[in-house]
Amino acid sequence: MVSIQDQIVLVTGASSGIGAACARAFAQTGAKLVLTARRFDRLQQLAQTLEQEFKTQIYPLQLDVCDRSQVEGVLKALPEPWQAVDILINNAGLSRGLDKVHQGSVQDWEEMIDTNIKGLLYMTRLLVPGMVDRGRGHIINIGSIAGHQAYPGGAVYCATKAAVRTLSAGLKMDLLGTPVRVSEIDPGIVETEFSQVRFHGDTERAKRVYESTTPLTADDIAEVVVFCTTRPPHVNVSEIVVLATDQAAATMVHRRS
Ligand code: NDP
Ligand code: 8X3
Repeated sequence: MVSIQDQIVLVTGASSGIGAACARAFAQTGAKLVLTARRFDRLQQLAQTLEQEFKTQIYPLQLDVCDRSQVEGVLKALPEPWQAVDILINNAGLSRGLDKVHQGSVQDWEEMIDTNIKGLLYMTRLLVPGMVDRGRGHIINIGSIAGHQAYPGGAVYCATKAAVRTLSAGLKMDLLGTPVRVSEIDPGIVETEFSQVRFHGDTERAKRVYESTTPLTADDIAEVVVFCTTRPPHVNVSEIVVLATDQAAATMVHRRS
């Protein structure tokens, strides 16, 4: 395991779920963290907790990855000690609805496409040139099992995650010959706020997604993310699919009772 102490790790979507778990896991490595999301109060609270617990430096940053001019402005205005981001965790993402394509909400589609594809691209476009110039860097894209297999009602979400797969593979090709690494982690069901967001705040429907089964936890995924970033520089973990033992495919989940 290679130390990433004092490296700068930027996590998008750090206010909840997998992003927040990554923040905690990286704080334990001694890395310095830039934590971004739209809900700034949550970021501030998490930053305070982690700073106290792990004595690490954290810079919380309010950022909507869909807003290109905001992303450009905020990243260019990062204070000098925080500018040289070594590790970018493109985690911010969401699903909206579980409707058939011919009945779906265009607004839901746009939100998924703007966040999961365009947001990831904006962050990548702004931060990767510095990594190339400095001769070190690592981009971790959080994809999904949904990028490997479509499922009913999930076509647009699945298409955004298939796009993440293609973008990860293409980015790796574009960076070939540089020391900058690209990894994609593709989880199956992880219990986070994901389903609450998908069902527009319908908590009861969200709970049923995880009922009578044992899903992954956000910490399970964060552990894999840290694993990828702590390999020796000649090792690029390109892609990892992580499923719960109770899941065999996107739509095959074992439920007791
Ligand atoms: P959560 O809903 O718990 O977290 C999503 C995070 O993304 C939040 O921190 C949210 O922050 C942030 N986010 C959403 N939209 C934006 C935006 N426009 N700008 C900035 N941040 C944004 O879900 P998960 O932790 O589960 O999801 C994280 C990633 O994991 C997503 O890419 C998701 O697709 C992927 N994934 C999740 C799986 C699961 O089963 N949970 C399985 C496979 C992949 P805020 O609202 O404060 O901006
Ligand atoms: C989230 C996992 O399969 O519920 O990406 O869409 S799934």
